[in-house]
Amino acid sequence: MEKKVVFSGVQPSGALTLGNYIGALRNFVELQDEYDCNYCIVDLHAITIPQVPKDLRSHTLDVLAMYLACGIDPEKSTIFIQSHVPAHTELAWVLNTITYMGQLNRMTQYKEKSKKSEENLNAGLFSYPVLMAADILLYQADYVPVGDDQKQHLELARDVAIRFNNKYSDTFVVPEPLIKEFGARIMSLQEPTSKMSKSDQDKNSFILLMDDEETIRRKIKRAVTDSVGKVNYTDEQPGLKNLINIYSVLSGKSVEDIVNMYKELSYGEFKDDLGEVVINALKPIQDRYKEIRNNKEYLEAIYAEGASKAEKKAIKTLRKVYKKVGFIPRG
Ligand code: AQP
Repeated sequence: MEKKVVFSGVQPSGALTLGNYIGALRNFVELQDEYDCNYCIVDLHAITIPQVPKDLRSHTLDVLAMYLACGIDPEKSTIFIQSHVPAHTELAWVLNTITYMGQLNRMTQYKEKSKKSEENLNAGLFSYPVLMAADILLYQADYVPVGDDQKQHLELARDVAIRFNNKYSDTFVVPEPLIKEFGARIMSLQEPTSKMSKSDQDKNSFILLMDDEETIRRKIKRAVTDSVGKVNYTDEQPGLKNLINIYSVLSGKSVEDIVNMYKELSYGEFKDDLGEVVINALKPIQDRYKEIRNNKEYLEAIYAEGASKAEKKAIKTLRKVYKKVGFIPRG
């Protein structure tokens, strides 16, 4: 039986955070044996926010090295850079013509990000979800593992797929999100009601996957909690709830066990232990990353091979689409 298809991506818009790891990368690794997985570094998406070209180049290789360090295996999964496969932008154009402005206007990420770039609001930021739909639909993905923040974009990808299929005849698989019930939204350490984000101006709000031990301990120590003073897992203590979630995902212990372990102890003691849990979880990833990141030839070989594999799959879908909308094949 053919394996079901998975597609997902990460933007090379900065160094990756613990939120990216828990909400996405960690799950990417788990899916590799069962599914035909396609993992992309979405550089075309990254430029919807201003990027320094030299940093974008280096962040793209950082994300690739981080994929590998986390355990994504190029023998099992297709790993590639989005701009290497032109079919993404080509399909996005076609899908733009069947996506409603009203629907894009309602996207929370657009509303939030456009507030931050009011002066130079670009059309790419507005149509970002259409490119994301193209990414997913090109590979006929059955499943898309993402963090909770991407749910709305995925809903749009589904709508667009259904609309195209209804208008022209069955073409796209309608994708399903794979969102873990637990850890799908890791919150900012400074503002536990907003998600942890790599582009947050406040560096204490996130833990980077490559933060050193001292930095990790310090950021956790400074994480905002509350004045209740008792380790508990409730919505009234969002800072603590977030820290317990991180503890639970990385240690494999249940929330209940963690609350029982710390209910008689201080926040300081809980945070000290959490620091060690995070450090221990990241240590093997950091070690592998350091081995891989400077091996340019190895990284080049991976992304070149990935682009060829991805292109073959993508072009098949694009050809079908072009035929259905009425474009004449070049021959
Ligand atoms: N805080 C989070 N908790 C759980 N999952 C998260 N993801 C991101 N933040 C969290 C998931 O990581 C994947 C890659 O995200 P992305 O880099 O493509 O874009 P994003 O969702 O916009 O992530 P950031 O860190 O907030 O990036 P910037 O600051 O550049 O916009 C996605 O699956 C996402 O759900």
